[in-house]
Amino acid sequence: MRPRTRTLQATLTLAVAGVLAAGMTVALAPAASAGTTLRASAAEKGRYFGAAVATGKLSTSAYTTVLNREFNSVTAENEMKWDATEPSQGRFSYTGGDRLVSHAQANGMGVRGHALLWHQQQPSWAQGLSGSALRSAAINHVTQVATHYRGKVYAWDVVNEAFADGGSGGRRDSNLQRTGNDWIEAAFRAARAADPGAKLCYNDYNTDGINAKSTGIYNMVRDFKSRGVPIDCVGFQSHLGTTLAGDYQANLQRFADLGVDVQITELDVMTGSNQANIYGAVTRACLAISRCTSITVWGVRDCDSWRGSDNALLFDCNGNKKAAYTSVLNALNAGGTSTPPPTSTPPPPTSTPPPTSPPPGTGGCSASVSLNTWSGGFVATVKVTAGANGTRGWTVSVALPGGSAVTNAWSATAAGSTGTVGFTNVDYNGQLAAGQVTEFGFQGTGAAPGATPTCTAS
Ligand code: G2I
Repeated sequence: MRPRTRTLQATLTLAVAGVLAAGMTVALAPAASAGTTLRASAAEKGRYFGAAVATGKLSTSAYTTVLNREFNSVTAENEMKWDATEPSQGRFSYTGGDRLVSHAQANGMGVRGHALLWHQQQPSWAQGLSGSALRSAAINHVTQVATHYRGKVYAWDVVNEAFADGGSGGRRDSNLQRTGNDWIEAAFRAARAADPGAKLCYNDYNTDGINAKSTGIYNMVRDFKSRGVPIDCVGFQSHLGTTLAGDYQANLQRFADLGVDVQITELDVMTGSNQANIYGAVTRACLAISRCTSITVWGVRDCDSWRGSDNALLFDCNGNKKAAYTSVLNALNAGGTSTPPPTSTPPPPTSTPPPTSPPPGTGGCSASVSLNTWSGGFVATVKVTAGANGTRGWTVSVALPGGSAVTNAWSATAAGSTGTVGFTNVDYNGQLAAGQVTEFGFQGTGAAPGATPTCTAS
């Protein structure tokens, strides 16, 4: 089955350093079979080598034999998507995803979460929503699903495929995009609040070289990093044709240079005389970039692939290794950076050493708010600036108009939801040095607050 066709663009690379959330069981240490399986060879290089899995196939031994032997990471091909996890509004279903997590934990594999928000595979009830109702539902979905899988996934595709194809470099039109251009950052903030340990990724296709689409995404990531929006990684799907862009690696590198990890998330390559070469080149490109932390292929055997007769994967339908497999394994064994993966997730971006001499509070703090509003709702981003003595903690009070209510907050805890609402720092952003700035946000229904908020330091 081939759900849709795409303009496949040549590309290369992949692999991600295993950034492991605390408590996760993942076999990244070299195993006895080091050098003879994808998972052992990738682990020696501090990377995950993963596959997309259809959980229905986990009871097929010919499938799981290959999966368990060769891969140390799994992605749910469909089971963690919105239509699967929230089939009716507010009723969550985690059966398929939980089954995959159990399988991964039992077999020393990490889990990549895919995907919290996407314009496809939305449940029909969400397709029928718009405006603030859709925005609230989407943020709630992110919060609920990321909370359910907290500590069980090492990375999330928070937002999938939000940029347009073609030369515009802009966003794709969708019901989510029509809730306001800030929907992506609102989703990342909600995901961070729900699972501070997971790497939060933006994921897309046709980004396999330096082109208008990848540059649009690059500009978004750069903007997010400059404003403290919590993004940690970019996924390059890498559904490839018969050639690979010459600047595949250079494109990955420019993202890594922004301070995010890069991951090859859905690799598959058109069959033909160049298939093995392209697989090898993608693998080498990833290994050449220390922030390229994982490579995931989109299925195990050719017959498991959404690309059907393209025979785009590493194993034939009987589970035999193809030339492409050997090319990848050789590339993994040949080299690249061997930096050991971090053993724990770095602290959130706003976390900094505490001020050396607090005398807390006396220097105060100030707050300013920027708003994105629409009919019936708003998102507020609040900037908190520490005064002369720094802060050990802070509370920002915001006066809401009558009839307005806070529905969700990130990077702060809200006391109440109507009238004057106090937002207090969370663990990692209360301690600010003199002049240091942090941001939090909240979403609400009704009219947006008008007055400048007040800030109190402790
Ligand atoms: O389209 C290839 C991939 C592109 N990037 C995002 C990925 O999430 C996407 O994966 C594919 C799955 O491999 C397919 O298995 O996403 C498709 C949906 O857009 C998946 O296809 C769907 C069929 O369209 C449904 O009819 C079917 O019910 O799979 C569903 C479950 O089998």
